[in-house]
Amino acid sequence: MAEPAFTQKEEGFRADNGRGEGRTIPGALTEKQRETLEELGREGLLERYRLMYMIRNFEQRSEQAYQQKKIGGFLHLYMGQEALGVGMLGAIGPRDYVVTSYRDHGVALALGLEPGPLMAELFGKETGISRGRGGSMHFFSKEKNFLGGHGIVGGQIPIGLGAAFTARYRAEGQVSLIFFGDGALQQGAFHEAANIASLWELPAIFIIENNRYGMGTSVERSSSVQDLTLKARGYNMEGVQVDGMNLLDCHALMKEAVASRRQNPRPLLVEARTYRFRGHSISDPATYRAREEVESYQRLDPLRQVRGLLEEMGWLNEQEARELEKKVRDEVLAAVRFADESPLPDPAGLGRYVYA
Ligand SMILES: Cc1ncc(C[n+]2csc(CCOP(=O)(O)OP(=O)(O)O)c2C)c(N)n1
Ligand SMILES: [Mg+2]
Repeated sequence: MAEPAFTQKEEGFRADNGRGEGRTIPGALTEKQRETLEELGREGLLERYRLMYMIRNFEQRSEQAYQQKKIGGFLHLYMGQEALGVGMLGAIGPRDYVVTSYRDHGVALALGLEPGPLMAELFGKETGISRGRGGSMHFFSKEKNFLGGHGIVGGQIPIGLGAAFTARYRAEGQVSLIFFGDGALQQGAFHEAANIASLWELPAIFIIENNRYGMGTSVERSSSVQDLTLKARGYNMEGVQVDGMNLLDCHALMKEAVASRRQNPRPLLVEARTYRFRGHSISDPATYRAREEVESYQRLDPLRQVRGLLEEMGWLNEQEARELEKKVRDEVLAAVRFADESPLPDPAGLGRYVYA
């Protein structure tokens, strides 16, 4: 497959928005994108680029640490999906709820969590964000209303629904963001939650991170329809598609969705079209994907898009970019050092934090 299949299959959606080669050119921005750019400004866009770069680098370092056997168990990387997480989570408030799957490193970093305790969690250390008991799939932060990191496909969806119910019950204008994959969309958990969210008018924002595969199974082979927003119809819910490789689009969509739901609670289904640059998990060589397909998405690399935009706007020159990136890489290296030097949990405390 030479081109991203989304571009070919369906009218009205182009993974590159017609700009080609993944370059976001200010002159070629839509009016909406220009407005978003103005709203974010230099500082806002720089901060988002910093977070995206942090995620990419954190994932590269965790991949390396895994190969050095410093990390065991599962490891699902977020590379390729950075614009989605950073764009959407940069548009919510500090009291909103967020829950996601095992592919949770990017979401945690996008929420502003420090890389040190996250890396330490991957290393199974006592200083980890879940005290080394959870590992890669179970990041969690009470301070950020981040309800995890979940290993059961679709298991996070009813949890996010419960948070949406809490939000509605307390009537304090919070929303609940529920991230899950194209594979998880086919689970009963989603369909039961969608029905209740609609019936009870809960402020649940269901976000499908459609990266086109659930392990080795393509969405063409797992979904009855290819426009995944159609799944909202049976639940009398709004459904909307967004280019998940485009930071500005993800931000704008979520900003509006959240603002209107704070006033008038009701659910929403978002299909964000994206791509994972690596295999499903660290042990997956992803031989089920054609090289041309992977390359066609690499040309849409969200980091390159945002860095290109910053440069074209005159907001970041080569030298400043190098400095910013070096600073982030140093921070991630410090996180690895912190994880390395931290103690393992004391075996005597094995029963602590266990719910029984
Ligand atoms: C209930 C359940 N069934 C199967 C699995 C094994 N499994 C782990 S991830 C995965 C694929 C899910 O794909 P998707 O929802 O698209 O998310 P992605 O990994 O692409 O982010 C499967 C089948 C599981 N963890 N839980
Ligand atoms: Mg998937």
